[in-house]
Amino acid sequence: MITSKVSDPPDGTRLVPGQQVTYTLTLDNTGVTTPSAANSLDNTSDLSDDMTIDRSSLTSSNPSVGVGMANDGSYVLLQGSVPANQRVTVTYRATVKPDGQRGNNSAKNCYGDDCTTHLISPPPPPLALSKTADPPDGTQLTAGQQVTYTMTIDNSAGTTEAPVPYLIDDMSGLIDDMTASMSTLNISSPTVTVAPEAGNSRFAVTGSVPAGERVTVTYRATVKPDGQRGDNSARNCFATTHCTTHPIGTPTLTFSKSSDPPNETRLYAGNRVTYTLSLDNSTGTAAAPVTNLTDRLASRKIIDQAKGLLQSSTGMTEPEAFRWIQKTAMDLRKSMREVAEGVIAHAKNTKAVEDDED
Ligand SMILES: [Ca+2]
Ligand SMILES: [Ca+2]
Repeated sequence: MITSKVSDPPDGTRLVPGQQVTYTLTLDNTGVTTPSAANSLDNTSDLSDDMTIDRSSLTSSNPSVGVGMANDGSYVLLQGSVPANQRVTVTYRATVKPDGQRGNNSAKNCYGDDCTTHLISPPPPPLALSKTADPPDGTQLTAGQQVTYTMTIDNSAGTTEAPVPYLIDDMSGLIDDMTASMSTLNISSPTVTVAPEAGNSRFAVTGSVPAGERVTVTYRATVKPDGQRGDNSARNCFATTHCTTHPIGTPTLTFSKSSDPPNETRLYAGNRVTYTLSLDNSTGTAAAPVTNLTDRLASRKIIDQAKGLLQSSTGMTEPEAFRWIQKTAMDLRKSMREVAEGVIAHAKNTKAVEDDED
């Protein structure tokens, strides 16, 4: 009699928790004229630590061969005989036990010398991916501004070293608007490598992350000057779904002052004048910083004072006085405020001399 054993999935296949395997023992008594004893053991002691054998699935194709199983699942017992010129099969199913309930993660099953071994893979370590930007995703940028991108490949929850599965950082929506500087590239671990691809429009991240560790890849990019950008949307995607998008705009802040009643209206004692300062960024496509407003207001006040002095001392009109300050500033390569301060200082000195003469 010839005996053999097969499994489905076959010997050597890696199993995962919950997976089922069907074992088939074949007892071949063909080409003979006498029955043959089938009394034998299928050793499942190194199987039952990792898998649960389904007792109800244990069957024999011929009642001449009876089957049973040890209470602890350590063997399957065959008893009886195989009739002349017949083949009898014995089958049963087993299911991989859940994580934390298995033995050596090697399900070995031997019928005589005929063994099958299925290794059970531990669950793949959860490699967590993320991408951040500084300033954060969605922040509006302006020409010349820098963004630092950080990609994190996190295996801090893993118990084994995890391979990095060829991750792409796609800069194709970024490089039309920003210049990415690969000289600023920094990788926190030598186990991870980064290689530019597709004309530097993306790069591939490969390697592995040790158990319990977290690897970061960072680089900086700078917004291109106004007029040299693409769609003014700097989009950057890591591993397809981890994206940041920074809109890019141009502030066009204009500063103006008006009064009610308007400039040059003759005022009388008791008249009330309302001044309105306007900061106009209505044509701008980015927020305009107003950090030097106090300075600008102070400058404005000084220039107004100088204009008044020029008007009274020279008989210039207000626009003439303004243009004189503007032109003098350009000629002397000074700011209008500096020229205005000069006018005021000169007027004070003149007055002081006059006062002394009195
Ligand atoms: Ca085992
Ligand atoms: Ca873009």
